[in-house]
Amino acid sequence: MDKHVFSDSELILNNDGSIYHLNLRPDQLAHTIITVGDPERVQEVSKYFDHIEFRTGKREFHTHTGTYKGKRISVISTGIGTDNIDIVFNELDALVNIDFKTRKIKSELISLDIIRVGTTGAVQPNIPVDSFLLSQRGIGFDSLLHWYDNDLADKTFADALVKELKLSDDMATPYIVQCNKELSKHFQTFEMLNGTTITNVGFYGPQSRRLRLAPSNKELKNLIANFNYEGHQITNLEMETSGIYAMANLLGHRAVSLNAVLANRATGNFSEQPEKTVDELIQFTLERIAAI
Ligand code: R1P
Repeated sequence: MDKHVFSDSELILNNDGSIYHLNLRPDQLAHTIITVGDPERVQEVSKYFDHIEFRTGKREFHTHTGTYKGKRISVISTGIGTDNIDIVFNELDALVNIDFKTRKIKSELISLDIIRVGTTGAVQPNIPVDSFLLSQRGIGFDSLLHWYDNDLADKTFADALVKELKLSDDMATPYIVQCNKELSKHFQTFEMLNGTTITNVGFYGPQSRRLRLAPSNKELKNLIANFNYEGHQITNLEMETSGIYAMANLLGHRAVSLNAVLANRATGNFSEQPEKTVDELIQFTLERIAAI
């Protein structure tokens, strides 16, 4: 057993015994967790619960814990980006795998099921807006994985991305991470597309959008749409999936990222009913979780 005792500045607890950013104590967290980006989306999920036993919030991290068809679920908002994913995943893991009294790692590790219900923009013209897409793999243009000791890198895939997408040396090397195959099977239905998702650190330039500022790589959107590595096409862009898969794989949790496709970057379309589409994905996800 690991004898290391975490100091007050490594494992930061609030006065009520809750963990620093999430404001949660271990007993307030279910072992099945839905993550959403938007804090307002937390109540859009928990409104379907049979019963909400606990609510908390701090900064962009809001949590409701309750049951859906008898299954205990926590829904947590992460805000936008993989920087927040680092915080959320470390603190979720600490809540189940570190003893807050002794400040040591527990001997029996618990694996969480974590399901992202998020939104995305497709890059292939044949992916309709308002469809659902499961990220089989995430391509991280953010650098989160590189800050952890890991052997998850697929160098050949990464080299192909750097070359084909003409990424400059100034950018972090992309990393490739997978969903949990067992967990993902529970969400594979006729209405769910499968794809390869790029996660990046911004919504505009980093996703090849242009308002007043020109992206450094003006061809990036087309290069992404035309990329093909061993039959893997890139399907969509968003801002959390690669971080979720990286952290879940490193920590031993099962994760899957489900996306409501609100935009199609190839056709220029945006959903005319974004709230309805997200609501349908929420209800789909809850039904599938109840069946696990
Ligand atoms: C950008 O508008 C945000 O929407 C997508 C992106 O990943 C980013 O977080 O996901 P969410 O709707 O879950 O926030």
